[in-house]
Amino acid sequence: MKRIVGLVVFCSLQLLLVGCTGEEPSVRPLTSGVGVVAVTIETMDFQMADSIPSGWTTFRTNNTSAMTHLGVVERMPEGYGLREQQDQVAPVFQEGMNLIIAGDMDGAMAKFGELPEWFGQIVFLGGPGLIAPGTITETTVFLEPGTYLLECYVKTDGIFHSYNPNPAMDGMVTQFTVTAEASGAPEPVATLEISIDSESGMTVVGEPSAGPQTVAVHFEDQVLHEHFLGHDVHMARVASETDIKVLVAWMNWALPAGLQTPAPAEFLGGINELPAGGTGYFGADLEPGDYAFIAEVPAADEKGMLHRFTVN
Ligand SMILES: [Cu+2]
Repeated sequence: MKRIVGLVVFCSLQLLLVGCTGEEPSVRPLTSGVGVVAVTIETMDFQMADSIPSGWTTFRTNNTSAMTHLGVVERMPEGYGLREQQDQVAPVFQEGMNLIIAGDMDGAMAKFGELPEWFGQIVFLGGPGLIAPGTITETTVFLEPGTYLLECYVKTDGIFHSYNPNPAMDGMVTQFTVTAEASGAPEPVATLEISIDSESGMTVVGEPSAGPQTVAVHFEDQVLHEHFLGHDVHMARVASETDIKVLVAWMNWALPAGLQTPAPAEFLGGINELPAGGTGYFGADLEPGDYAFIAEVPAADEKGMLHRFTVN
């Protein structure tokens, strides 16, 4: 049993207005443009092509909304897609979350037991890590042909973005097809490497320095943590007002305050979970300052999955 789901709430007009900051975020292309898929987030939506070539694929995500989001790439089992996810999975997670918020953990676990059998066949294949408002990020993963979803399960007012309480509308999930045609995009060349596994946590090889970086993330293993998800790597700016304990706690969706809007730090991308043995990449345009790589798992600090660093 794994992943999440979520839902949408309607942004207030005020949120929509403050979402347009007018600032031009910097973007650093990982590749020449071959294999790059543009993703735009305006409110609680993903706007991208319905069909993309296979091979090394860079999601260049532009979050023009007023909220932090993420985008998990999910390869669906044969015959399943957005409709089934929205009808059979998203409501189960939301009802389970409602029970957690009400303090009924046993009820929540029983609810998650109602997930359909095919849910366990979804393969999580990375995708854009947490991304703050007004930010552009790049995340590169290798995709085989198939039917995929891109999903955000950040919460607002306790409701997953990928679950829409309006039965006539879908949540923050989109479906796309990866075709047999190969993009021919080359695998990115890393300037910084992170290995992550359940025993030793994150191991960073290389010294993060100012300027554009391409970070490779090697998933040495993959396990289900206490919140039924695997480990991944997100990057956040650590400002003077950032409370690291709050940040660590926030990375657990199963807590009422976990992944709840607003985010406790400025997230600059990363990569969601890949299967054991997988490697993916994300771009980082580092200015001098303090940062953290952190996994979206419970107690990331105790698991060695919080790595703080300073760029001079
Ligand atoms: Cu979202």
